[in-house]
Amino acid sequence: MANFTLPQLPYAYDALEPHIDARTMEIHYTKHHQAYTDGLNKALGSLGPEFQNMEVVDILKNIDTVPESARGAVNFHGGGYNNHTLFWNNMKKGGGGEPSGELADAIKKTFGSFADFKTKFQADSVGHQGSGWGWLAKDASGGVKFVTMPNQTSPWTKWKAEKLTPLLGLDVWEHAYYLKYQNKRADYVTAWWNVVNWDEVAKRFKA
Ligand code: MN3
Repeated sequence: MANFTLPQLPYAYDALEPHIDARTMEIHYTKHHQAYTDGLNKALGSLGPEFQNMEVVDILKNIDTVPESARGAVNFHGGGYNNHTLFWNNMKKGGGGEPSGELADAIKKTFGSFADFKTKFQADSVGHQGSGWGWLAKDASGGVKFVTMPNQTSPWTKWKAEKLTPLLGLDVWEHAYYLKYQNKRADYVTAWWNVVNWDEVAKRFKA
């Protein structure tokens, strides 16, 4: 029986104030992330033993091998489980600024400049229709690209086609910002840049 548990939040609920408020963080982590965790265990519970002890990233990379009866649920809850783990670690108190080193070079190569990257990431994340995520991802060339993904579908599910590796994710579901920002998704994204943990993103790019 798959036994995924809610990964530890790397900071206190109020650590990212005023950009991400403590109440949103608490509900997002203890209710939403918990629900994806429970949903993943439940979905995997209906499958054979070969799926019970796999790492979630391996399951997502091989989503096409999950039996059709459970694929939609595993895609949704497994994506939600992994996306949120990455998201918490993508942020830190006193974050923001710009990356340096190889990651900065890769961003410049794809987008022209860090400012141009930020403009595209923000515009396309804000413009994403409905629930989903904006991602900076590493691709097969070893460079970076921007993608949006619907609902909780993980960039890892594009592994076989494009070798996509998620680096920096932004949750644009309303549950991520509505208590503080209501309908103003753009204000949430503008504030979010102040808590981005670029050291963590650079580490993932190098891995
Ligand atoms: Mn969320």
